[in-house]
Amino acid sequence: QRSYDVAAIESKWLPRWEEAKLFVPLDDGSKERRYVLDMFPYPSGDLHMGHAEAFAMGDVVARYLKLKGFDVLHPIGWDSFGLPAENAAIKRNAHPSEWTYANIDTQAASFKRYGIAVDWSRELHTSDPEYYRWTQWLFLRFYQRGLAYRKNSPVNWCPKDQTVLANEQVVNGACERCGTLVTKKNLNQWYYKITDYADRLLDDMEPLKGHWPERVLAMQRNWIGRSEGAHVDFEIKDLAQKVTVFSTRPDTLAGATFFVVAADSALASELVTDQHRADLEAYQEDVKKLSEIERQATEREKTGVFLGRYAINPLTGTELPVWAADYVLADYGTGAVMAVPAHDQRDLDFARAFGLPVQVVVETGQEDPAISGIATTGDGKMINSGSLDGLSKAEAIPAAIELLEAAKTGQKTVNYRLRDWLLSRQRFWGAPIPIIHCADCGEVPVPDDQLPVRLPDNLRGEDLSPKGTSPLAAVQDWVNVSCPKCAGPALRDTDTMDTFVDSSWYFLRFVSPHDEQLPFDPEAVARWMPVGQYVGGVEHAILHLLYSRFFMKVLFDLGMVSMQEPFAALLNQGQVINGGKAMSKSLGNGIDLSEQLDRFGVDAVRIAMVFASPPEDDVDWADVSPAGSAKFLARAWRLAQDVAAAADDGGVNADGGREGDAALRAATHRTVAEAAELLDAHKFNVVIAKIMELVNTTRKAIDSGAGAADPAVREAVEAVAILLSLFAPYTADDMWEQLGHHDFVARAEWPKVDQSLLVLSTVTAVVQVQGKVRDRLEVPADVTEEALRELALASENVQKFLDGRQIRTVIVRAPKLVNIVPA
Ligand code: ANZ
Ligand code: ZN
Repeated sequence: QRSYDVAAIESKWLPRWEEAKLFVPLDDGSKERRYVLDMFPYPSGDLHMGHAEAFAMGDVVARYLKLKGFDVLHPIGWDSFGLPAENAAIKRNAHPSEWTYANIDTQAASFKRYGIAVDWSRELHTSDPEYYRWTQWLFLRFYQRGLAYRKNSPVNWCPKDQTVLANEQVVNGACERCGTLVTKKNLNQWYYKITDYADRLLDDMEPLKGHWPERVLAMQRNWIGRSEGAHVDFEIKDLAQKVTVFSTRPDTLAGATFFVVAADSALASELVTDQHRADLEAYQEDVKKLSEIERQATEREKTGVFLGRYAINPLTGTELPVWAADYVLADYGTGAVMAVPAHDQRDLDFARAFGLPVQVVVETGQEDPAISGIATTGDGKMINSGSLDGLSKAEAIPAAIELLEAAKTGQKTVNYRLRDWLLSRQRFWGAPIPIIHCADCGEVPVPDDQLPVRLPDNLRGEDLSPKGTSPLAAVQDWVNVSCPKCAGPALRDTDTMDTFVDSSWYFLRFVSPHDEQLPFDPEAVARWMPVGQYVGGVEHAILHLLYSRFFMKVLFDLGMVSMQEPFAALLNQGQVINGGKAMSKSLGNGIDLSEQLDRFGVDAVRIAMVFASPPEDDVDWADVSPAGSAKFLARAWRLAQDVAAAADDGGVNADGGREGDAALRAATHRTVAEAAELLDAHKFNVVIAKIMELVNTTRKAIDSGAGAADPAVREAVEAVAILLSLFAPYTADDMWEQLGHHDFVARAEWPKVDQSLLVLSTVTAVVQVQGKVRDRLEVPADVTEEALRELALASENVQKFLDGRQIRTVIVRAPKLVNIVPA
C-alpha cells in the first residue's frame, strides 16, 4: 500500500500530459466544436492567486465539455506588450523584451504545473513580430475604411506615464494604471472610429442577455450612453454665428431663461465680448485646475461668467443671456446648453447662484422650483408654451421637434456618450503604427508586404524613459525612410498602439495561430467562433470587451468573419482576497501562490479555490483550507487504492456495476446527474460538495457494507475520478490508473446516467393541525418546503379541521412534518 504522495503524483503525471498533448483539438468535424477561452494573462511576473482562480474556473468548463464529447479548443497566450515591461527595462537598463520573455517562461512553466488543459501548440505572444504584423495589417484595413484617422484635439494625458489615455482608461479622473490625476493636452492623435458602431454595439447586446452578467451589459450600455433628443439652433444677437445645443427636452424650450457654453470650449472664447474677455480668461484659468470629477460633482457650488452676449430663443424670440460655466462639458453634445432652470436641477442651481429667472412650462402639481429649489423633472401638462399647451411630456417632445423642423431651426437627433477610441501611445513597447508621413503625399500606409514594421532593438534603459514623445522618434535610422508612394524623404509615425488593440483580436488568432497569409483563417473562424465560454475579470467590462465587440463588427463588415459577436457567454470570476480585503503589499496580506502549491499541492489549492464560493463571488483566502482539501483528496484517492487491491483480476468492470449495492448505485447516478446540471449552471462549488458526499458514501459502503470488491463500489469510484478530474487532475489521473485504465481520465467519457436509478423513494409526511395528526401524505424524499406546505394545505382532511379559519403559521419540517396553527 502506497500513501497519497502529492509531489510524486505531480512529477509522474506532468511529463506524461505534456507528451500526450491531450488538449489539442481534433478539428476534423467528428465532434461538435466548443471554444473555451480565458482572458489571456499579462506576463507581469510569476503566476499569482488571481490567475490561479480564473484559470481554475475556465479549466472546469473546458475539461467538462471534453468529457461530454465536444471537440474543445482551449488555448493560451500572452498579452505581452505594455508599460510595465518598459518601466522594468528603464530600471534595469535592459530591453523590454528581456523582462517580458523571461516572465513568460516563468509563467508558462507555472501554468503547465498548474495543470491547465490547454493546447500549447497555439501559444502566442502579442509582442512577437509574427503577431503584431497582423495587428498592423488590421490597422491598415481599418484605415482604408476610414475607421482609423488622426485628429488634433484635447486628449487625456497622464503626467506620470507621459502618454495619452483612452477615455476608457481614465477611472474617476485618474490614470487606470498608476492613479495619477489625468490632465488635458492638445495633441494630434490616432483614433478608431468606434462611434460609428454605437448603435450596433447596443442592439447586439440583446442576444447576450442571460449569457453575460447583467452588470457588464449595463456598464456597456451606460458607457455608450445613447440619448435621444434634438439639436436646436440659436441665433446670437449682433453676431453672424449660430450656436446649436443638444437637448433631451426640446419640449421645455419656452422655459429656457439663459444659455450656457462650456467654459473651456473654443465657443466661449468666440462668443465673449471684448468687455468680458478678461473675466472669461481668469475663469478659464480656474477651471483648468479642476479634475473632471470635480466639475461634474452636483454638490459643488455653481460658478460661471457672463459673456456679454444674448442667444435668441427660436420659438419665442426671447433674448437669453449667454454664460460660460464649468458644469457644461466641452466634449459632450455640442458643448452648449439651453438652460431650463424650472426643470433641470443643474440649471436651477446655476440660476439661483446668479439670480437668473425661472420659468415653469410643465405643470406637475409640485411646488414652484423657484421657491423649493427643486427642479420638477416629472411628467405634467405643458403651460406657457403656445401651441404645446395642454400636452403631456410624451406628446410634447415630438410636437416640439416637429415645430423646430418646420421652422428649420432644429431636428431630431441621437447623442452618445461614447467617444472614438484613442489608440496611439507615446511609448515604445507596443505595435508601431504602420503609417509614413510624407511632405508631398501626406499619410501613406506602409505596404502590406513590408509588414511588420519592427521595433528597433537597440533601445534600452534610459532611452525608453518617458519624455512625452515616443522613444522611437529618437531613432534616426528607423524614423527616416523613403515614401512608398513618391520615394521622397519621409518619416515613420513614431507612436505605438494601445495594447488593447492587440487584445481586441487575439481570440481570432488562436483558431489558426500559424497562418502566414492572413491574421486568421476565415474558415477556421467559421468552425470555432464565437467563443462559447469566455472567462475573465469584470475589470474588463468596458475596455477589452467593448473593443473586441467593435473589432468583430468591423471584421464582419470587411467580410472576414461571419458572426458579429465574439463571445457568446461570459463568466466573471471573483477576486481572491484575504481577510475580507484585496491582497496588497501595503496591507501585507498577500498570499504567495507557489508557496501554497509547494505546501499543499496543485490539486488541493485548485479544489480549495473552486470550493470556496460560487465562481462569480470573491474567494476569501482566510476562509479557504487547502489543508482540508488535501485531506479530502487523499480520502478519494484511497478509494481507488482499495478497489484496486480488492479486484482479483485488477481489470475494469465492464458491466457498469449492474449487480452491485443498490443504494450506492443510486447515489452514484444521482451525483453524476446533479453534477451535470450544476456544471451547466456554473455552480462548481456545489459540484465539489456533491463529490465529497459521494466519497463519504462510498467509504461507508467499503468499510461497513458492500466491500471494496462490489461492482457498485468500483462504479462509484470511477465516477469520483471522472468528476474530480475537472478540479484535481493529478489525483484523478492517478486514481484512474489504479482503477486499471491505461489511458488518461481526460479521455474518459462522462458517466452515463441510468434514469431508472434517479427515481427517488417516497416518505410519509405527517400533517398536524394544532399539534394533532390530521393526515398522512406520501411525498418525494426530496420534497421542498414550499411544495410540502402546499400539499398539506390542500389536504381535504386538513381543510375539514381548519373549517374556514384563517391560518396563523405553518411550520414545515420537510420531508416529514407539517404543523398548521390556525388563528
Ligand atoms: C434642456 C433641458 C431641459 C435638458 C430639461 C434637460 C432637462 P443626457 O441625458 O445625459 O444626454 N446637456 C447637453 N449638453 C451638455 C453638456 N455638454 N454638458 C452638460 N450638460 C449638457 O443629458 C442631456 C441633457 O443634458 C440636455 O438636455 C442638456 O440639458 C444637458 F428640463 O436641455 B437639457
Ligand atoms: Zn510621398
